[in-house]
Amino acid sequence: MKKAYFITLEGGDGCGKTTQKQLLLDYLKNKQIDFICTREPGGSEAAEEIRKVILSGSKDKWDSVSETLLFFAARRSHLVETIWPAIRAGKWVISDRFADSTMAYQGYGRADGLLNRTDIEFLYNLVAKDFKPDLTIILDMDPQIALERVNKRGNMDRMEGMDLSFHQNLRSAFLDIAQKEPSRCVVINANQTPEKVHADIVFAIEERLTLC
Ligand code: Z5A
Repeated sequence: MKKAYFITLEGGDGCGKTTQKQLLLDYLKNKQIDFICTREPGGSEAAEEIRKVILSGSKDKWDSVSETLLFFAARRSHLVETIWPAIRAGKWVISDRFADSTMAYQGYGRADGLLNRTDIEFLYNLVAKDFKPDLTIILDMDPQIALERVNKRGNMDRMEGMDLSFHQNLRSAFLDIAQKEPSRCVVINANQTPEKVHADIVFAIEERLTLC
């Protein structure tokens, strides 16, 4: 059986993941690749329920420990119910966010001193063992411009309500993650037209993965 890949799209708020996910799905359909498309938090029935709890309410609703545990509870369900069965069935899995978001948002971004990156790595090992994405696309851009996009669109959620320095820390966090794992992560300039960003993503996929 052909290898089924797990690809994740990561980056700060408003960097264009949802837009790029759609373009990527059209590309995979054209290539006649069997895939599922999913997201975090969410991606299974139980995880979608947790998503509602996490993303609604005031920005101080959870401290970083509670928030991280909720993300990992959702992730475990997402892996068991959705991601692993799809991979076993030979389908590629495209996920809008995955564990790098926890490392960036809760590990680097939430500076309340209650948990550190080692705690997050420990939780990752507990829920996912040695399973990792085959390719992680990190969409990188100035957070100020990305947040202007989100503002224009409306419907800011709890995380998007954090201040600019939080979003600047996030950007550095994703770049740091990419630097630590260059064989898994590729950083793409998201401050270009959607078509150009898509072309860069396709280039990364064709360069790093075997399509047939
Ligand atoms: N979170 C966390 O803290 N820890 C975790 O472990 C996980 C997640 C898994 C999920 O919310 C939140 O949970 C997220 C991280 C946190 N924080 N927030 N907020 P979400 O999934 O609802 O939100 P998001 O992931 O940040 O997505 P988003 O805000 O919808 O943005 P996006 O998907 O990256 O961008 P988009 O919707 O494709 O584009 C935004 C706007 O820009 C839209 O109007 C587009 O038409 C426009 N756009 C897109 N691309 C372009 C280009 N190239 N040029 C110009 N305009 C563009």
